[in-house]
Amino acid sequence: MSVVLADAPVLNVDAIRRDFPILDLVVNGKPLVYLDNAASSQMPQAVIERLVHYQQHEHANIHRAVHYLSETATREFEGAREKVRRFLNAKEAREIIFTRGTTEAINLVMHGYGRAHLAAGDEIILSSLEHHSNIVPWQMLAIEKGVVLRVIPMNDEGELLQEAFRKCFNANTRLLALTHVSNALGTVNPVQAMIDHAHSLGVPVLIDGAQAAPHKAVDVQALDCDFYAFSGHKLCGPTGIGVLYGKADWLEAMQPYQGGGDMILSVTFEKTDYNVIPYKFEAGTPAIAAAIGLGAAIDYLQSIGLEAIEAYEHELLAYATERMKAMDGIRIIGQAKEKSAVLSFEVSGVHPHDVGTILNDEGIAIRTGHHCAQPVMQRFHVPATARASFAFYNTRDEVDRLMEGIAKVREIFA
Ligand code: C6P
Repeated sequence: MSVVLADAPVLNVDAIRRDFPILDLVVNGKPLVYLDNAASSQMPQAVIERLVHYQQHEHANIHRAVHYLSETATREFEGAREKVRRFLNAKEAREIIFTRGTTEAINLVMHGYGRAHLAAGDEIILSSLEHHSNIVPWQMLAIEKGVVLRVIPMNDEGELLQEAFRKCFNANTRLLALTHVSNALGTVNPVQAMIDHAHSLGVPVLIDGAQAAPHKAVDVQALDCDFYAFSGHKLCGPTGIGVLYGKADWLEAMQPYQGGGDMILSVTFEKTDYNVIPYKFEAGTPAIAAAIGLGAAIDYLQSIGLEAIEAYEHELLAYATERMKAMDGIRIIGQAKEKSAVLSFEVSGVHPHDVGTILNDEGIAIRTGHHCAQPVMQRFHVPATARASFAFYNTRDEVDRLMEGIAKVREIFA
């Protein structure tokens, strides 16, 4: 199937699907329909082969030895950092820190900036759309330091209230920590305007890009955000690798998160001099293979084009939303004007886990639960939702299979 959109390049989804061996799986006797991409997306053959090649021909520890393999692994690892830099359009490669994922990236900022620089009475603004990864670390800081958390409320569509946002600021505000795209509802926040507002008041901004970086082109220099975090495994890359982008001036001023090998220049029992950024924040042997795999995933996504991916997924979401709205007994939770490829819903009178189980019987993978965003569930007075999340390799036929599956759920519980 090919979809041509006005002003958007063609996406040859049939060819793309052949790049993903896992999409050929048969689950419970039915062809797999994988709609759990917000939790973790699948890996194309090119990335799988890059990982195998690394293990077969290039593996050694990095930054430590002068032998051939160590130099090769170091070159490829630092090459992956450069690919991430280009992917985010960061000014310098030293502004790219490899972490285990978005969660560790946010914890790094909490420790390096929050613990080191904030004091009792200082305030941090979060939004009511945040994933637990961008709530719990700041609560830990609040308990430890007496820092105050303010939360931007949202409307019934799942959009942040911009006037209330502006009222969250005062002379004590020290950070805005905000998700780019909500994992539970798909809302795309107007981050550019929100960053601009925070900066006009001298407040730095951390953006959680876990659900944005895989689906749209991100330019951290244009956004002018101070920090940007994302995970490799949601971006067709490996697990155990993620990225924290930080403006060099902030990173220089921050304390290291962990101590150990590679993050030092010199150590005596009296004193340690820390390494330069980004190494100051990369203690111990990193996930070398995973970082190189992330580089290959970025190459793959860029060969398709992030603009084309965004346009295609937008069209797919519109189709799925239209089909779901036409069904009886379904409530879509989160209907923001700007949405990414996430469809959270309730089937009237059926627990989301039962929806997920029956869909699994049909070979359809969705996520059910609170999506690690319990405050979002509380806002909509539900314990959990069913969530279908799309990627550029999903098709309209798969959306149709989802709707048939939901119709079956309704039949069984009628
Ligand atoms: N959301 C989901 O199913 P990690 O686990 O560190 O790779 O990413 C954490 C994270 C942070 N922010 C947002 C907006 C996220 O969506 C996630 C991960 C997955 O929605 C797993 S809970």
